[in-house]
Amino acid sequence: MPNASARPKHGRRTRRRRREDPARNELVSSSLESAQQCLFNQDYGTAFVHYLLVLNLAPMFKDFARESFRFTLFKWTEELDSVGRIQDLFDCYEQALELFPADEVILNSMGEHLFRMGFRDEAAGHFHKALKLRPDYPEARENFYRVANWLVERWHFLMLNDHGRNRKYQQAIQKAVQSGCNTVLDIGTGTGILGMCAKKAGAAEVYACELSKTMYELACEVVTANGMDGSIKILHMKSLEMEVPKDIPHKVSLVVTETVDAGLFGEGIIESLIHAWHHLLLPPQRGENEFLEPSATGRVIPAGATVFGMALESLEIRRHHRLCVSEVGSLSIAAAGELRSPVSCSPEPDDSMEPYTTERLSRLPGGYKPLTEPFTALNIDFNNVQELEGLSSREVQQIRLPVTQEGELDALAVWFQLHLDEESSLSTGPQEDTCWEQAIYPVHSTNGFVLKPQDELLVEVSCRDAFLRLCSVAVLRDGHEIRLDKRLDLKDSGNPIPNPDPNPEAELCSALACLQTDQNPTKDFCMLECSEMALLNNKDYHLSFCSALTKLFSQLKVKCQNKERRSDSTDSADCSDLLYVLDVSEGFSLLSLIAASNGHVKAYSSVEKTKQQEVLKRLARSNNVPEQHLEFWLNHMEDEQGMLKRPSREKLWSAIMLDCVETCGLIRQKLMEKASLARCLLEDGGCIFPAKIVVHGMLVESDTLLLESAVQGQEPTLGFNIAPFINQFTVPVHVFLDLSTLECRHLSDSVELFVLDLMDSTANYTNREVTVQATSAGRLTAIPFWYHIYLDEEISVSTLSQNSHWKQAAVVLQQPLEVRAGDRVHLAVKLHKSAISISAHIENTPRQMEQ
Ligand code: 44T
Repeated sequence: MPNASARPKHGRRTRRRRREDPARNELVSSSLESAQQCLFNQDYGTAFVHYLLVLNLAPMFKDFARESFRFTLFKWTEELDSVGRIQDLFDCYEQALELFPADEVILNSMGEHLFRMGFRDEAAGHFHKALKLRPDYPEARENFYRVANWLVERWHFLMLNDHGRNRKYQQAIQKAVQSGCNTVLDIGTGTGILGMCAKKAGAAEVYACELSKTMYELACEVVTANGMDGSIKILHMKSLEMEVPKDIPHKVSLVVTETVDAGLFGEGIIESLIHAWHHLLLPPQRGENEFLEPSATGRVIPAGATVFGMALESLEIRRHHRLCVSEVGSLSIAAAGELRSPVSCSPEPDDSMEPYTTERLSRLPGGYKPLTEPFTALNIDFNNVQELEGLSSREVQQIRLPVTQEGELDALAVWFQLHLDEESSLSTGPQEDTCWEQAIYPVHSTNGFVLKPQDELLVEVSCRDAFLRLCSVAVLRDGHEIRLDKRLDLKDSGNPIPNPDPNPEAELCSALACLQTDQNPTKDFCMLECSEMALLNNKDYHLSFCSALTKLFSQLKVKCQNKERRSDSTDSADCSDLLYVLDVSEGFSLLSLIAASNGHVKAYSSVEKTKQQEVLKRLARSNNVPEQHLEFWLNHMEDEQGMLKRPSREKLWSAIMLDCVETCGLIRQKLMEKASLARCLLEDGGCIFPAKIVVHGMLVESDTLLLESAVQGQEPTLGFNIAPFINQFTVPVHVFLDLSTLECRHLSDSVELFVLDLMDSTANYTNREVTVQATSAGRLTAIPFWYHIYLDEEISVSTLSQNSHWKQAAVVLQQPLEVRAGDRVHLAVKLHKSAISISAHIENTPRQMEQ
């Protein structure tokens, strides 16, 4: 072994030489001076280059210059970001990380840029690294929690906790392997569970592929931890890119997969299986191959599926997909034109449309009413490649469904049975006790159309762009066909169209109806998110804003008149001046228009999309709001920073409306920063809405929340060791909950957890200890929370209300606490930036459960 001390010490020698080099020293010190000068002059680009030079030439300045270097980097990359120089931005970060590879602040900030650009896997990697370097770094923690939801979707926990599903798959795989299918490919392996089942059943060769990088890495960890790293080959790729012999040495005899979503085909199973049959699987055991050994033929688990559908009435679905009100606040919205959610199977598909959404029908707030019996919409054999290939060219199938109950047609719901093999199947039906949701095809075009028990509903089933599409096209009533698609919309059911033998009078009606709808062409609808639709349908929300604004305006008027009357006033108060109102709601909002309709008000809206601006303009016109009283702020302003600036030099805002809670149930990021900025821009007596937010919560026992947040040990996963790996992606706060239908036991009354005063930042605190008395015994697993949003002292809206567009969130305790009735539970509630965290402990128990 060479003598280490004899080796030339390059580092030290160079450094000594550097110190001795006067020209270099001169360059370093003048560059450092220039860097500081440029920083002072806000010339961040030049400052950054000087810093790079200094720190590369003289690394001993790293500690000294770290803070200013970071500051320069962040300022310069902000500038690069704003002008779209993305490559340069990332080059700067890479140079910065070469100098400071273990700087958690730089890593976290680079992660934020990556996340914004849509590189979620890479972003997660950076947040994870930053967190490892400094586990108590709240920014990185918050960011990691944010991406964890994207990277490892919450349904992975549900599926892995579903022992019944895991067991059935295992049995089917075991049977197939034991019958001779000894080479296996698991398509979309996730954590690797089905591949491990195949290996455990004795398969000679097991391959698995996974397209998500995070899931692929997880699968590798899991397989190693279960002692199978040498025996399962995992590939980070989409199955469609796999080739024999490049990726796997030869074709396999069994493909196992659960790449199915609530609508069956949404994860691309049809395309994957067509490709697998052509390139990855041995020929099927039929025709001339009938007598071949199972090891010489190919098959798929699941073997096939049956899709079921049912028509239903549900107010909850209705209010998220179509307009149900004609007045909002003080406005008539009849002139809005057609507004609809982006979920539609419309014959003229738009890229931004999805054919279905998903719901767990058993947890639908307000329940649902079935209007037909379940019907079979489709049967598909995954072992028949011709059938798979023929699916998209299959003729549209028309199904006539007898209506069984009277009700408004709001949606078609879809679920399926997955036939694993001839004996065993899994169902995703609404009655089953499974983790599955159902696919929902909302009906847009039948405003108020009531189906009656003697009717028959005509449903079309098709398969276009590899999606299963269901569309209710018509109702057969008393031998007449009433078309439900918009182009032939009759508005009410009073004018039936005869079928099969045409009647000229009704044909005329139909033609007329077409003409009417042509005036308001269907193509010209405006698309709103489901939550925006629900907001629009929320009368209480708008009425509250309407009253709070009216109250404020009259107070300001009185104030102004008093000022005018006081001759000694130095202010020149002119009460005929317009009041200025700014609405900075995210997405579509009518609040600016509601403010402007109050008369003497000029309102600024932050609605960005042209179509949505047109709707607002149309509504302004129809509600007699002068055109110049409604302006679109973002048409003038590019950056978000500028958004809260006042409209003109001489006039301050009378009211600024902030959107403070996200639909998912969390406080919006940077809310408090926006509020303090907004406060500075208010005229004397002006308000920001809301003035205050009160966070409420309660103690609950909910197994469902536990199952959705972490894999509960090894038992549900068939004894495989998966939990510790996937549970790294557990997040402490659950979002998008519906507390009204969540299966849970209340262990306390609701309590006030926290108050956020948006009008007075000095009144705010960041930590609060709240004591809650348990009203019954149980396992405290979660603390759901929601908000009372106070527009002023008296007027408030609750995010828990029945017609709210908001969902709720909950802190889930990873270590549940056993509580007895009467126990005093101490909750330490913290607010960091806009993230709430809660830890709980029971009085007199020394244990503390940190979240
Ligand atoms: N959601 C279920 C869908 N993949 C399950 O990357 C049920 C949703 C669900 N990999 C609530 C409840 C439930 N090649 O990791 C994923 C995905 C991967 C592929 C390689 C391919 N061709 C594909 C296609 C997909 O497969 C994994 C599973 S997809 C299963 C989707 C609990 N909400």
